[in-house]
Amino acid sequence: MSRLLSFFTLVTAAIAGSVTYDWDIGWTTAAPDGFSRPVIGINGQWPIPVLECNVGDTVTVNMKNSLGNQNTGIHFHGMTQSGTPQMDGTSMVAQCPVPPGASFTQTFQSLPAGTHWYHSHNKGQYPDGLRAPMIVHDPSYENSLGVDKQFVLTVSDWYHEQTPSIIHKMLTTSFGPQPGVDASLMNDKQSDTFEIQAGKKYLFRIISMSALLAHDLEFEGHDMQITALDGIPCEPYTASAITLAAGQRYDVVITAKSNPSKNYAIFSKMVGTGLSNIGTLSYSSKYGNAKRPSDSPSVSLNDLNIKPKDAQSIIGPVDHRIYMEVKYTDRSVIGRRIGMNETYVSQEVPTLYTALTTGEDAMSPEVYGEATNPSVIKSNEVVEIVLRNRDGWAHPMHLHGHQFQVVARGSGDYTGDESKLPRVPMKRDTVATVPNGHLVIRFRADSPGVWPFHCHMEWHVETGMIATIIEAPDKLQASGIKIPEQHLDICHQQNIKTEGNCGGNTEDHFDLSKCHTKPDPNETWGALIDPPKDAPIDPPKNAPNGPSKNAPNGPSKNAPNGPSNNAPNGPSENAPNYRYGRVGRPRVHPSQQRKHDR
Ligand SMILES: *[C@@H]1O[C@H](CO)[C@@H](O)[C@H](O)[C@H]1NC(C)=O
Ligand SMILES: *[C@@H]1O[C@H](CO)[C@@H](O)[C@H](O)[C@H]1NC(C)=O
Ligand SMILES: [Cu+2]
Repeated sequence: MSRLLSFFTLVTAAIAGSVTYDWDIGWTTAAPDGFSRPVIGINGQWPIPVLECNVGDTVTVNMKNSLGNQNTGIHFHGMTQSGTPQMDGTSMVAQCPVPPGASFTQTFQSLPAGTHWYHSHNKGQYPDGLRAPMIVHDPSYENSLGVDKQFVLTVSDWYHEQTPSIIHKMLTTSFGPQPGVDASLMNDKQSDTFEIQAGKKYLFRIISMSALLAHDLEFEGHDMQITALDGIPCEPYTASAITLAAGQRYDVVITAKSNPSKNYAIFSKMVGTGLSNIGTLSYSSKYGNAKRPSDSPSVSLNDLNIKPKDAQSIIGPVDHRIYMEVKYTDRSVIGRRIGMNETYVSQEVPTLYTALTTGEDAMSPEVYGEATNPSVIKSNEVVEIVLRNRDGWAHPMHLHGHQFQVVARGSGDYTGDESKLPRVPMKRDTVATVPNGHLVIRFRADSPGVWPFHCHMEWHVETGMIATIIEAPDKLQASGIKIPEQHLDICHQQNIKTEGNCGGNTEDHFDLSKCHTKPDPNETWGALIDPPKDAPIDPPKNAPNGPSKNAPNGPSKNAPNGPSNNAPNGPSENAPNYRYGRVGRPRVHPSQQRKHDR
């Protein structure tokens, strides 16, 4: 049975309440595509629970790390964490990694409403299963849609090999910037059935929890009316198919046919691979499971054309412009091929703690370490990020702490011609770039904190595709926010400093000698606490703690072969092209070419 949101019927008034979740994070086993492997579960279960609450609720998540062999940490993707940047869950940015055996509590307000998700934000960990929907209900939005019921529909790529071992290969060999994928999932299964009734309307909250690959998705024979992007309500926009890049969400309303004579397919096709899932839009069990439609989803949608419901005008003039580049960085560091400006390297002190403990010097980007790609922005500035993608992939870029306006996207360099910018720009929190092109976003610095801006392809996060926006550290210090003792304790347990500049220097904030400028060649095993000294890693002693025995050695056989034959002709110029390998392949060294082009 599909994930029907039961909470919906309980929602009556927008009285802020509170919800508490107690999560024991530990290993379990699952076989969502028939292949049994260790996965990270919660309270012994996988898939892990949908986090559901009302808008404005106080959410408390008490977690215990029972993984034994890995540290962890949870980010609530979509929550702006205004006033609570210390609860953002990003390892070595907002907190220390949570070590095995430790407990950790995050408390924050569930704002804004919408279709969101939560996932590990620690060392590339979420593809091992630590990711799930987070639905923040807003009765006024939901009532306005006139829907009968609402469903959650997730899509994801899936790997048989465990994350630490994939990351190790990426960072130490000529493996390439992404692993081969083994399966595509729909609601963490191969297929799912959604029971509907003739003539009624349904809200589907669609979420990509992918680590890399995008999905094209359609409801056979039914148009979708898009009503929100990444949780942000929009003017209803009709589409026959959508593309979801890693981290993106679409709310769509489906109107059931009045006289159905069969069940219809929900066709989700993982872009660039031959892998797909067929779900069933079920009018009656007598019609059985839907069959695969003869045509593939053909996506002509350009999300830039979708207007936010609040009709917010473009903000400006720009007070602070930040330039960044997606490029192949520091080729002397093997494996760190794709990055943002300089390949990101975490520091001796979580960056938020540096912002809180370096006094006036916190306004200088130097104190955070150049390898964090820091930008310090001042309170209330209108900030514009101009991102130049010098790579042939459509990278989905996510900014923490804000819902931003996307003011320009296209091929080549940004001209800066503001007369061409839309009067009311599209808004979301995760937006795909175009290959070899530019992406320009704007937001107002109204939320002091330390906010990563990164590619949401988890493998690219681990190769360093992260920048750090340090927003109004002066206001942050003045706000008197307190880092909970428990958060500081887990740092001290692991000998991680909680004060001073990037090198932990509390006397001379401009002495950068202890800051990290190059990736640590010994840190290549993701979240594993006690990484093996030599590859290949040993089979787990008491499974399922370690990587699975029968993990594939290299990229799997059914890894993407490049664009599929029946891929659509390609979106319009300023829409992202997710068909990787189609426009400008990642530049790899000739010696790796064959491996990469398989
Ligand atoms: C990134 O690199 C560009 C081009 O070299 C430079 O102009 C920009 O200031 C850099 N941005 C950051 C945040 O380091
Ligand atoms: C990496 O590990 C080796 C062996 O344990 C050690 O000698 C070396 O100093 C480490 N390198 C770094 C950068 O920590
Ligand atoms: Cu990327």
